[in-house]
Amino acid sequence: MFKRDTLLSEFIPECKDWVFNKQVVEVFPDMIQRSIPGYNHLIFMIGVLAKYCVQEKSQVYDLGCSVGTVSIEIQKNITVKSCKIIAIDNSPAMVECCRSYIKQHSNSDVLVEIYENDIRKVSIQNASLVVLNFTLQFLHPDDRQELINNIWKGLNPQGVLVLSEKFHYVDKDLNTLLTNMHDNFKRDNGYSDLEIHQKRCMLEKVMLTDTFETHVQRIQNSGFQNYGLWFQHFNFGSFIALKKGYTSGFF
Ligand code: GEK
Repeated sequence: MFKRDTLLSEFIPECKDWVFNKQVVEVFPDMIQRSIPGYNHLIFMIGVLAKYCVQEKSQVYDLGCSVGTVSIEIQKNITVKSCKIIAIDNSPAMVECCRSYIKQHSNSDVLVEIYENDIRKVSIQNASLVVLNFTLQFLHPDDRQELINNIWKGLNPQGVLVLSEKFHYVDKDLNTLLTNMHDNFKRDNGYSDLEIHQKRCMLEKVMLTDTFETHVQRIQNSGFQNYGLWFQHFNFGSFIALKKGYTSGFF
């Protein structure tokens, strides 16, 4: 179903903005695993978390679901009854692929509803778990706080947000070191310097990363009471945020 990512292996004379089109979808799982350090481990961690935090009769949101990897892992791990996963992406090609990929890999009764929509327009309701796995960075920075506020409002008490992102650092030396380590990770995974350079150029205007501090401020502003980094590999990391406290025995 999917191919190896060689999309940028030839020289492209004009650097265009990155889009999640059909060509990207065809190589997406290979691309994301070879580009995001710790991606597979994070998917596994989200599954483990889902086992503990998804509440009976609640909804789980996978925002920016791409081909549905997060939803499939969550679906596999849910043990409670009458809950539903809502997977949303605004790329028509991603959504089409997600529908067939989830159908192929679905191995439980937990319903997964897949919608083509902009996550800024979605109303979050009765949620016990919301996952933004490397999606927020593709939204305009001015829209990010409102989305996190909406997620907070739509989460049930004891609800959990997972927010994974690429970070940048104000300290130039640290930023360069971690960027170089990430480039090296990509080289080790078979990407050439040309592919790395062309991808960076295409993402420059569409993927605007925040600092760790900006994320913390945004999470605090929205009202989450307990939060922290639960994963980091080079300049990629993931926050876990609890709407209101931790109930022993629940997790
Ligand atoms: C994974 N979470 O495999 N509304 C909806 N979707 C959007 C929007 C938006 N406004 N902006 C971007 N997207 C996935 C990986 S990829 C990360 C997420 C990456 C979607 C976009 O179409 C793409 O599918 C996804 O967000 C980002 O864990 O490619 O680095």
